Amino acid sequence: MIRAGFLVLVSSFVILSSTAFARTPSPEAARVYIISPSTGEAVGHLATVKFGLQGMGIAPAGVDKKNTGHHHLLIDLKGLPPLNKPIPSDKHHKHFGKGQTETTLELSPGKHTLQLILGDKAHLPFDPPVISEKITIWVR
Ligand SMILES: [Cu+2]
Repeated sequence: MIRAGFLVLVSSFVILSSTAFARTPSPEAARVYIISPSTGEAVGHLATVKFGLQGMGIAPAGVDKKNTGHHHLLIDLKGLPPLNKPIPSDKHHKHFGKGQTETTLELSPGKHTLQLILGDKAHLPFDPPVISEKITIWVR
């Protein structure tokens, strides 16, 4: 009896976790990239960052439209966020859920890294993930 109850608990957890975080497939040609600044560039403390996307479209968060997503900028993040969970929202992970394709950052002087990752309507990375190269910039 106890064992049966445990199995029900485990299987409902498996069902919940697989449906809650079902990642959206991305088209093969999808590519996200930072248009500007370029890697190694020196910028002022107010740095405008422009986001590029090929092979997919932009839609605001919450909008269910095939082959679309919204940008997330990873700032000074070591590694990547977990790819099977919604992208966090904090000073290292910025969401552009209105469908923005650029932003202006206020950064402290020195070295910073920037990287884009596209998220689906529920802020989940795609499968396979659509991630830009990581660039390094120098803030004056
Ligand atoms: Cu998001």
